[in-house]
Amino acid sequence: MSPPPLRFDLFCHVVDNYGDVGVCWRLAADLGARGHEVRLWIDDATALGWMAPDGAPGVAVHAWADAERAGPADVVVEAFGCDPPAAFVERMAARVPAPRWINLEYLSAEDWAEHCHGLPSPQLAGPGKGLVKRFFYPGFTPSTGGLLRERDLLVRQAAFDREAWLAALGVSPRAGERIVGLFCYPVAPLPLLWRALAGTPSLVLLTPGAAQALAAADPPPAGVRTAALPWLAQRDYDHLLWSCDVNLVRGEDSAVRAMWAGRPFVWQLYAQHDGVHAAKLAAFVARFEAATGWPLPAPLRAFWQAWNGVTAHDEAARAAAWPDHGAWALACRAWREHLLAQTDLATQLLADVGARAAAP
Ligand code: TRH
Repeated sequence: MSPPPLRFDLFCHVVDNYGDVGVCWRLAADLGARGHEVRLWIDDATALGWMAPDGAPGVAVHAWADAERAGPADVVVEAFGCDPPAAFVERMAARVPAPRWINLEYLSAEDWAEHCHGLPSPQLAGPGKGLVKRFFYPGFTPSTGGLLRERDLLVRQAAFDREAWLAALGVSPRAGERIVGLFCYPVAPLPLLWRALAGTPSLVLLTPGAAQALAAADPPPAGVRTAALPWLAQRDYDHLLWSCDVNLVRGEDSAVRAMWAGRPFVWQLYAQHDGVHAAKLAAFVARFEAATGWPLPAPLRAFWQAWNGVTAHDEAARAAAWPDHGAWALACRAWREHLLAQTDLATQLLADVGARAAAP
């Protein structure tokens, strides 16, 4: 017999970009698809207009401020330490039984994510006094909370018709053209991409925002065409990733989706002022290489580093290039298989809160 459905309160504070809302929506929709009920409390739902125009079964979107008056559900998930309203937390502390309280953290391949995953944070003071919040770290190893992966992902991928989808989008690749998807930050060194593509007929699909602005200011070399895309719904963004031969992605959620696409990708990490993204990049590359048995060829390593602004020398950036497509594709396929062998994030979260509910 499967355990009864749970009710979740998921809190999302939009800091910048689309990763906060993107991760929260994906988790909410995944839990909803598994029969649970989710109230997504969000302080700026604007992006959901294009990201999730049709909503999702089991998910109701609410204004953050309305949580001031709401009664807490079985499980409270705050994304990225966003601190639910004090009045809500007070009611959490008063509820019997107390809700399970999870802080869903940012994704990192660094070792500390394994050590911090699952750690308790007892609330010794403040509105939540007496409650225990737990850290939940997504990640790339079995000792972390894993990655979001819906139960129907592989079935959807297997049934996907690339040509039909591209045609419906109004995109017509020419015979032999390499298709490249570009989702990047405004600091991306676009000339590097143009250089990597020069000499191979390519069609670059530009997502709205930075990619389109950069390409407008710096047009591609001969033989490379571009097409501007609209914002796609999150499920359709998957289709874009499945349609491209190479995906340039950024932040957190789009990067994970590129890994599930199983095609060659370059990840531009969210840059932090203290430069910690360089360590995050190195940790990720090390895990990728260990799991795939494919050391990144030096020019590709140089491309990843320069694309992330962590290249020490100009000469290194000048060496940046893409490798043989076949070997790169095999490695990314192997990385996907490696990740597929791990338990997905929602399954782990449900097991975690279920086990704690059963504990005396
Ligand atoms: O927008 P991002 O750069 O978000 C970032 C990161 O999450 C970063 O870690 C975080 O600190 C910062 O936000 C606050 O990139 P990310 O994570 O890929 O989020 C983009 C979301 O937008 C993702 O869910 C995919 C979705 N998307 C669509 O649904 N349609 C589209 O057309 C595009 C381009 C993206």
